[in-house]
Amino acid sequence: MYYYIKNIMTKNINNDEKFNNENLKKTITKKKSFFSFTNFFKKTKNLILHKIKNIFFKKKIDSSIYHNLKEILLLADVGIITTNYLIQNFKITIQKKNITDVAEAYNIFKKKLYTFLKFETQNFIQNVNDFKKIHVFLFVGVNGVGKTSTLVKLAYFYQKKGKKVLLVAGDTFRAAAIEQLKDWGKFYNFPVFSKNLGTDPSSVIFDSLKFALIKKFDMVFIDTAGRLHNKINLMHELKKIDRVVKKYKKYIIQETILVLDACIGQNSIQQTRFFNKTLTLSNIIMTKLDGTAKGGILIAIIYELKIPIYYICVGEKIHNLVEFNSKKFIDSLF
Ligand SMILES: Nc1nc2c(ncn2[C@@H]2O[C@H](COP(=O)(O)OP(=O)(O)O)[C@@H](O)[C@H]2O)c(=O)[nH]1
Ligand SMILES: [Mg+2]
Repeated sequence: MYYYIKNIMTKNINNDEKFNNENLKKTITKKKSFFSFTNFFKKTKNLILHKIKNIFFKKKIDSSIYHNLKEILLLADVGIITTNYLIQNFKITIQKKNITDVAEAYNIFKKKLYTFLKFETQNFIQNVNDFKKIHVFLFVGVNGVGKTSTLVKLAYFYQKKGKKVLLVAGDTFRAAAIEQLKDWGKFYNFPVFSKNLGTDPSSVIFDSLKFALIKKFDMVFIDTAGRLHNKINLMHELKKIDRVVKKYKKYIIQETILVLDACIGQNSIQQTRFFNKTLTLSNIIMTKLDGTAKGGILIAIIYELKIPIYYICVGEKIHNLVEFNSKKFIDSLF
């Protein structure tokens, strides 16, 4: 059994290496195409796979397996609530079915994760195909998480699909924020709706939506200023922005997207709760998964908060935006 699992694991690693090389070749030759969902969780995977290997290298299942699994999940930032529930559930199944075979246990564990994460993306793309209404994406989140760059990536993605997109400079606090969006607009050929620095963001957004309706845009991507979730006045401003967007509800489909930085790990749960209290979040985009081994936080967010992960960002390049899929996510980790 030891050699059987070892073989499987080695085979996986070799395949992954081969895959990465092939993927790299594709990236170099087809620079402008989007990545498919692949092995983007290298750091998280390295952490999890290596340790899981040791756990399931045992000949027989004993109680240490639960303890060790728990340790790994916590290290990968799955969080105590989700981890405890997951381990408990796994343990009950193993004991009920009297499983002694480690390979079987491994599969059961993986299947448990699939089931846990079944709650996934609402069918977003279906919405996007509703041509009668304008799709409005309101991007919110704290400073520096990647709101503006992600918004540009997503707008680029849909522009390539033939949609007529408009960017809105709703971050009127910083001159650099308006300029940043205008620069992106010039670079990728997006129209950018903006007003002067210091203008009330709600008024910019109200006028931009009127403009989008008149000019028959398909999609509007609204950038907002970064704000700490515990700053009450800033959260009130966000509420006002949301009310303004909702004035157009007859003509638009609104998606309120919270952008989270994967590097902050468990803090993102708290952050999400605060934002979700102020607004009703439709989706989450998690950025910077290329730079962290805390990818397990995605499991906690989906399980604890039941808010779907829409896309993940895995780098600074325009095509480093990948549609999230929980099954592929689990498969890429184990
Ligand atoms: N490595 C990495 N950097 C990212 C990712 N997403 C955004 N960034 C970088 O994070 C920084 C802040 O991004 P920005 O969009 O300006 O954040 P905002 O303040 O929320 O609008 C920029 O340097 C981005 O290039 C990502 O997925 N991976
Ligand atoms: Mg910004």
